[in-house]
Amino acid sequence: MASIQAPEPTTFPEGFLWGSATSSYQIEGAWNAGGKSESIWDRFSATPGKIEDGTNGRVACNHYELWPADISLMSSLGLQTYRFSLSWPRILPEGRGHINKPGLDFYSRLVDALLEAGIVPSVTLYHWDLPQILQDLGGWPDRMIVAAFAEYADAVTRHLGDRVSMWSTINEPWVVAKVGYQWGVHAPGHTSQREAVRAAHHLLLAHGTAVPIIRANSPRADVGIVLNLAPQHAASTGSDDRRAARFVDGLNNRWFLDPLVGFGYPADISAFYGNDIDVVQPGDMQIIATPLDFLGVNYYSRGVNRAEEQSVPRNVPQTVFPSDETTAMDWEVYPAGLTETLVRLHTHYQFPALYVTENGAAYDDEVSADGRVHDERRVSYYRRHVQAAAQAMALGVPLRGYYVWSLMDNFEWAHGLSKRFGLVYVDFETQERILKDSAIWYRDFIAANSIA
Ligand code: IFM
Repeated sequence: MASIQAPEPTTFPEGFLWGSATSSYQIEGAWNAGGKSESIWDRFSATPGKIEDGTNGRVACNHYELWPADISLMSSLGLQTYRFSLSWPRILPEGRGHINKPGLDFYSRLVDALLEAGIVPSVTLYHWDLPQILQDLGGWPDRMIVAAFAEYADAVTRHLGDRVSMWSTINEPWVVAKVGYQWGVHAPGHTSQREAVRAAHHLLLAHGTAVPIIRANSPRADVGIVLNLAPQHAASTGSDDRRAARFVDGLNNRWFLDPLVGFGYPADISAFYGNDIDVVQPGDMQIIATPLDFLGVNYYSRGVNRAEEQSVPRNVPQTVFPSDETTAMDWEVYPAGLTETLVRLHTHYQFPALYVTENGAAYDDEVSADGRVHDERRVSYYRRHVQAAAQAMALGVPLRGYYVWSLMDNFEWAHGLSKRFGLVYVDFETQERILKDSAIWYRDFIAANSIA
């Protein structure tokens, strides 16, 4: 009888960075403390009916006060890097002009404490909490936002650029544009394709405009952008389904990837957007294609597309999930899609370096009688995705690090506090933090730098 061989352990290169990620509105709370002004998420989550469970981010994880304890948690897990975002309205309460020193000081202390703990800060400038005052002036669909973002990027990197070695400009421009300005599900809750197309263009233009500013203020740092990417598969081998998959790939993936590397906007999707793409001005595409040091990839699942289920008004084929393994978000667990995405980015787009800037799963976690959170499905999710990342590296992909989404349970946007993505369980009443089993697994895995 043939013996069953144990799989070879997969070991990651020395210097590969393991971390976790969060964002300002999702964890900080302190929505009106220290001179911070209202953000579009403060306004949106205070609007009845917008957040599924009626919660908001006013307190969230109260990280604004509990950050020293949160850094201790990271240290106890052996995290080597921490990805977080800055709140624009905390730093520039009027959107532009006056810099709010207490806001900047908060992040300055955070960066110093992370460095002190030996944790590399990876800072995202924009993770969705636009100052409401800038939305009142037109928000991302208005070209004025590009200069405003440049000013914000300059203010921040002048102050933190000596200590931060990894900057991302924008998190998930597709979500900002589509979900916020076309589907109305995220702040500011608008439902206009034209606004979404304009917002997407200005997000990319703001990114490209900010890159040289960041480099000038933070010359030793790497600069990139973070995209949410999901392979789009066809539900069958039929040509209609394959066309549908290609179309959604264009809307969600190619629309952002192609211009970043100088290919311009994809012709098929430009034709679909028609006059809505009249926002592009001479010189814009060169700015957007400013070379990057890295691309950040947020990977959660794939899309499976069926042509006959085109849904109006989203103009996207319906996604069907063929697998019965889904997370609490109803997203299919599909680790092979991570390998596929990373390999595609390397072979077709050739970014100099890649990071998985988010990967994770929400489950309905509960504290057991023994006081612990036994989230074995999350452990399994992570194991398989880390393995998928290793596979991509074996195929030559220059992957340099991986961030779990998220360090701790937090405010999951339109779902409120109801979806738990954390390695750390948060009791939102008491602010008690409990390491889940997945946190213990991640700690041991990082220490070994290898999957046995
Ligand atoms: O919580 C979000 C995060 O803010 C952006 N990427 C996806 C996560 C899970 O939905």
